[in-house]
Formats: sequence, C-alpha cells, structure tokens
Amino acid sequence: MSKQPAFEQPAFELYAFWRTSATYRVRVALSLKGMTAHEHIVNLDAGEQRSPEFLKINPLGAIPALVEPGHPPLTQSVAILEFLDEIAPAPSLLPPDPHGRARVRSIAAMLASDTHPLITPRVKKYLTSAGGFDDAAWRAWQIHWFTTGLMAVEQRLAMEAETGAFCHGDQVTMADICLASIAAVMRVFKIEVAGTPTIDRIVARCEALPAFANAAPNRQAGAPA
Ligand SMILES: N[C@@H](CCC(=O)N[C@@H](CS)C(=O)NCC(=O)O)C(=O)O
Repeated sequence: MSKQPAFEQPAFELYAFWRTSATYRVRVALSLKGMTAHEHIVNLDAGEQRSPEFLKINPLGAIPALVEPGHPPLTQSVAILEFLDEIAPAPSLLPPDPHGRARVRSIAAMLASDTHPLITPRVKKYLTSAGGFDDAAWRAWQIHWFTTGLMAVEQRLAMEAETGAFCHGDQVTMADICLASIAAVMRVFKIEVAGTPTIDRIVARCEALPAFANAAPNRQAGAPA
C-alpha cells in the first residue's frame, strides 16, 4: 500500500490585530488543524485597515485576510474557516449530515454575520461622525446588539436537542468558534449579557481547549500588558 504523503500546509500570511473577533476565529481554526500563519499586524486603532496598501488586500478595509502565495487574498473569517476545513478535513469543523451542517452554519451566521459586524470600528466611525453618537450612545448600541444576538442564540441552544457539550453535539464546530469569538471581544469591551447559561457553559468548555485559550486577545502580539 502506498504511504499517504504528509500534509504540507501552505505558507500562510495572516493580516490580523490582537483584539478582533474575526481574526480570533481564524486563529482558533488554524490551531485546531495544526496549522500556523505568519501574522502581519493591521493596527485598527491607527486606521491601518484603510491604508492604500491594505485596501489592495481587502477593499472592504477589514481583517482578517489570509494570503497564500499564488492566490488572491482570502477574506471573511467564515469563508476562511470553510477553506481550512476543506484543505485539512480533520478535525472537521462541520457535522457530517446536511441538517447538522445547516444548523451549525446558521448559528455561526447569527453571530458572525448578524451580530459582530454591527459593532465594528467602521460602524462606530460612521455613527460617531455622521450619526451624532457620543460614547454613551455607542456603548448602548454595542450592548443592544450583543444582547439581541446572544439572547437569540441562547434560545436556540437551550431549546434544540442537537445542542450537546458544544453548540452541536460533543465536537467543536464553526458555531463554537463564532460563539467564543463574540465572548472574547465582549470581554475586551467589558460587556456582559446576563441570562445565557447555555452559552456560558459552552464558552467555558471551548476556552478550556488550547486552540481557544491560545487565541485569546490578551495573548496576542500588540495586546496591552
Ligand atoms: N464579516 C467579516 C468581518 C470582518 C471585520 O469587520 N473585521 C473587523 C475586525 S473584527 C475589522 O477589521 N474592522 C475594521 C473596521 O471596521 O474599520 C469577517 O467575519 O471576516
């Protein structure tokens, strides 16, 4: 029998910043897959995501971007997770059945598509410049959208029989990665949402795993001491 060649991962460059939840998702997935990436810091506080150099990598001015020589940059954290899952299928970030995959993608989208984008720096920039928001209004906005997203996810996780030790059964999926990414950024912003016991239990379980613990914002290069 011919021997399977060892998987050789591409030389990835990850455009990243210490506190971002979207980059956290990619860091966790890379780590779960046993892969690494060389990180380039894009300082969001300094507006580097809007620099002409970075806009050539992602015209939307957002991180993460995963760059592999010979290919266009990959952007959108969930698309990157799907890509990593396809090139390195074990451990899988999706369940084997179509209903399970749809459920996991749906929970992931509730967090990564319908919650997180509302609290990004570009939204803050617009609301505080053109929208008349002061700091208090911005904080109320953040709390409102984190609460809306998390309460809806809590309701599903608590009600649906497919929930297990993690969001879907007893294996980590991309739903868990998205959930823990929101918990991580809420901690950075010192925002807490009460009344989410299922989420709290699952996030604690995720954060006990090295791939999640090592992706914590305060453990990244550039994080405040
Ligand atoms: N849907 C995108 C969101 C990317 C995103 O908004 N990233 C934030 C950091 S978490 C960012 O770079 N924001 C820059 C800005 O809003 O100016 C993804 O999941 O990758």
